[in-house]
Amino acid sequence: MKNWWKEGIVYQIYPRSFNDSNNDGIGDLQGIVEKLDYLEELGITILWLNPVYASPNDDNGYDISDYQDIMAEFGTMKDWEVLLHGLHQRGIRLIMDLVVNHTSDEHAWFIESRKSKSNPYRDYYMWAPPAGDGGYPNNWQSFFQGPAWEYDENTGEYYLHLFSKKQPDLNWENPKLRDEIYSMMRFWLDKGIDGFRMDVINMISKTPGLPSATPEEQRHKSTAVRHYVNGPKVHEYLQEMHKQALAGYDVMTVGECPFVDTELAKLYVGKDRKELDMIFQMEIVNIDFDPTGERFSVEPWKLQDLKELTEKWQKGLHGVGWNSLFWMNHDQPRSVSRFGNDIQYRREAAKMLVTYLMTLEGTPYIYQGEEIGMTNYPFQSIEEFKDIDSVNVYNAAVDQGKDPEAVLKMLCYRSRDNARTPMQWDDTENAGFSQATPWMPVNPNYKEVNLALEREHENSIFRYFQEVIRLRKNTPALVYGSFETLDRGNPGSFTFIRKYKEGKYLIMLNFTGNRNEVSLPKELFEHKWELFISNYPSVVHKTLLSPFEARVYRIY
Ligand code: TEU
Ligand code: CA
Repeated sequence: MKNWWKEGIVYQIYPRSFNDSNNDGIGDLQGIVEKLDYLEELGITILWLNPVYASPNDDNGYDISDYQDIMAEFGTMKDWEVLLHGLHQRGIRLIMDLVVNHTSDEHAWFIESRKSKSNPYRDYYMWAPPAGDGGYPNNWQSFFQGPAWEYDENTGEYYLHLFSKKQPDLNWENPKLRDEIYSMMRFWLDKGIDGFRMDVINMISKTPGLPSATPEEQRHKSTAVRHYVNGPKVHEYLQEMHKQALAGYDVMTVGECPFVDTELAKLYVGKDRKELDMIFQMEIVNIDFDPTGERFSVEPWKLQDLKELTEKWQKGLHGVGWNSLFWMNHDQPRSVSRFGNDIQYRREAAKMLVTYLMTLEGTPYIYQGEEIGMTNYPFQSIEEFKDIDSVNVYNAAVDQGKDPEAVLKMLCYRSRDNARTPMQWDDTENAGFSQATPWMPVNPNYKEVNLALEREHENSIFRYFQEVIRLRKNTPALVYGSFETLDRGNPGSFTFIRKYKEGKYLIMLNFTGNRNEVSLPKELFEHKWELFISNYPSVVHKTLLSPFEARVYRIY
């Protein structure tokens, strides 16, 4: 079935780093309002806003202290309403972040919960007594390093936190808690939002009894987490959420789901399951993880893996569910630095990468700054990192005796902070983001990498984004068509066919800085080829790709 969220193109805004309207160094809602015409001009149709709720910002808004209030630094509920109205006026829908695996420890529920074992809110969270030896209740590990349990003196028990100590996990076994969440969701839906991006939504159900991972399971991250990821009741809860909160609203949902393959994905997004519309699967962006599934060492990624994973997801969900397509988000390094080239071929690579997103089945997501080819930040010392995840990883590694320089080098490549430096609007002070010192430093390359320059540049990344977005919107085959890989063994390029009622499209993408010869079936050359888009001024030869070249042809 066709619908708006399948045909939509999402732009993700990390409000803290997008645009600062009142010059306190922090991006805000009015800052986004100032840029609404820009979003319309780019051509996107859906905006995903990272959390803007009240929060002490231990994890930049993913630690929420009040779900129904706006973070003071970002503005007021009135500002938020102005934003929603301005978006809708321009035909852009709004997707809000929903963070309900955990709250902040400063949320009223948790303040109550920790008061006593008999407090009415005690069961809103996951409390457990010390183990027999007085230690942690089990061996679960926090995604932000160290044990996932924190001892609370007051009642002599531990609470679970899969993320930071200031992000206690909610207890979804409790029906009262679930009702509160559904009614909070309806609060936002009734304000007129168009959907939710659900944070680590596949972690809300934990194995009853909270058993430890066995030594065998601990050998790989994907099995070490099995008692708190894709838990036994997760589908039951999502179906209930659908029924109690979402049904009856014309909205889209996308669940962030680490550790999910296509088989599991079908349970989350299967057409008739009434759970989620799509998920963010992590297999592609985890392509450079080490063999134990850990993200904090770096393995060079292989194009062959990217091709296989793309095919697996394209074919796996075709006709069954719906994909999401993304190279990055606020948790990932800059896509052009990681999957492309951020020096000699920065422009070509940024364009090639977005061509991939706009020519596959699924809903494409662009992260702020991708449309101007923003790059990773040249971090020099650990003091420059703000992200709790990066800082904790550094401290843990150094405690374990690892070489601080090596850890720093790894973080330069991997840190989430790479995505969180301010948006580069122009070449004025602080890249036009703010007149005050920004909360995160601006990338020193802002004089060469900024929107104002991009608009004028003859080889503009921004204009190419507009063009390829327009192509996507006008070409149902690129949204709904079938997928077939060609020249599978080619080590440097990725070529595929999308086929649908109105036609057949050939997409050719060179992922390297070398020329690449593509081998295509003879039969193709018997047809007329029409070039729809390309990131080079002219085609040298049909089967020869220049560095990071991207082309889309229609084949008649
Ligand atoms: O991320 C979930 C998640 O799995 C991350 O911890 C991931 O492992 C890490 O960012 C490296 O990629 C979500 C949010 O997107 C993230 O920003 C939050 O910090 C986290 O949940 C906790 O809410
Ligand atoms: Ca501000």
